[in-house]
Amino acid sequence: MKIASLDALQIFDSRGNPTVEVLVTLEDGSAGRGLVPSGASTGRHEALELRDGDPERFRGKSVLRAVAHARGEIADALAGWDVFDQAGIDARLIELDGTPDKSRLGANAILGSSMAVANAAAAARGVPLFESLGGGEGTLLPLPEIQIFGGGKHAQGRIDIQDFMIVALAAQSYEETLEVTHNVFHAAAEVMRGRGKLAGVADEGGYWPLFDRNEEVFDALLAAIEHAGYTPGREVGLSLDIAATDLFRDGLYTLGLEKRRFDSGEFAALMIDWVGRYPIVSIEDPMAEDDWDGWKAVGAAIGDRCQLVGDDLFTTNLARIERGIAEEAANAVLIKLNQIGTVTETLAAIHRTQAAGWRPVVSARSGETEDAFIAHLAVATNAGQLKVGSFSRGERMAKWNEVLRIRRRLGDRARFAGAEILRPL
Ligand code: 2PG
Ligand code: MG
Repeated sequence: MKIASLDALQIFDSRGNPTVEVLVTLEDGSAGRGLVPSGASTGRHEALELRDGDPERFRGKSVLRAVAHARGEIADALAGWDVFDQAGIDARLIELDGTPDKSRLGANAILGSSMAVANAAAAARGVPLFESLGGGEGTLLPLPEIQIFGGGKHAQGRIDIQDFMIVALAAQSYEETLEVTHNVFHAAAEVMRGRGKLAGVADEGGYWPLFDRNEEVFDALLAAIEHAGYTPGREVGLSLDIAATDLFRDGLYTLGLEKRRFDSGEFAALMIDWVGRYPIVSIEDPMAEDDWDGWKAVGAAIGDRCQLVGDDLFTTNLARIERGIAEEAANAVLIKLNQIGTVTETLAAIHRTQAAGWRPVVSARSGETEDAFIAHLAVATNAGQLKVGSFSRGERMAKWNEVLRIRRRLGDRARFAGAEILRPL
């Protein structure tokens, strides 16, 4: 089925910032959209999100050049192309851009087009995206990592650590993970209210962190889990995204809240200490994006009992994932479409991660849209884990809800591995 036309426009993400939407229409009239998310704690090795930088327009954040690139060069290049040839189309987009970080046309223009092609292909096949993307092989529902408190760049640095999340370890089904999360999320509000610390939510819907020390958050989180009637560590585990790249400057890690500085070895020791003291089942970015030695130190100490997820470390980039596998620097990879910029490269990153016996964790960005592409991506690839921020705000719930619809569609074919998915292969 051939692509008839491609259109694009500037829309807005969950922070109210401009982003790109692409619409691909096929010769039979079916169509698909691609809505591009946007990060705040971005890694240095990510593909480039093209913004206009004109202070007169949207504080420099408009994406009108990226939109123009999609409507112009990309539309011309893809007209008449077979929509089922996702790999060929994505290779053409990379070639057309011609830069290693997609900075000429903009990774936002390219990704929006790539996602729209995937959605249009699903529409032409008359099946949901996960079936079209996974060729019918995707049946594993993800174990969610859901944020309760949001910090770091998502809360103006109010606390240093970015994501304090929970994992429903004892849940027997995807639906049950959401029930556990609902209970803990609302229990956390009661705990915060009781302590006079309830003050709205951060960028990804987790509670705004009115804490004086990072470790105080662990205490509140464990209190919330118990208040909801669960046993920490047995029924509900903790998962952290330290986003340590944002804490690293001039060779040192800084916890500003406590005015403490650490060299790489000391910060690695702190991470190892936390895993010993709290029921932490997963840590993302415990060390900065280029501190490979720090990563290896953490991996050697706790890699056998804790999931270690590289986000800024890998930026969904195959070359960096290869290095990580060769150096045994982590044991899981965070997967974000817009870090690399095409659907095909994202699929390749997931497949390489799985082939190494590592775990892919499909993830949203802190600036999201109402689009639920990543819910389909997680199931299509049997990735096994999904991270979308908290259990509030429409752009987050759109993804959790979409997995419920996928589950309904799969019926008896749906599989759920529970906490088993966290075990090293
Ligand atoms: C991350 C994401 C989502 P951002 O660091 O994993 O929590 O944040 O999109 O700002 O990079
Ligand atoms: Mg992260």
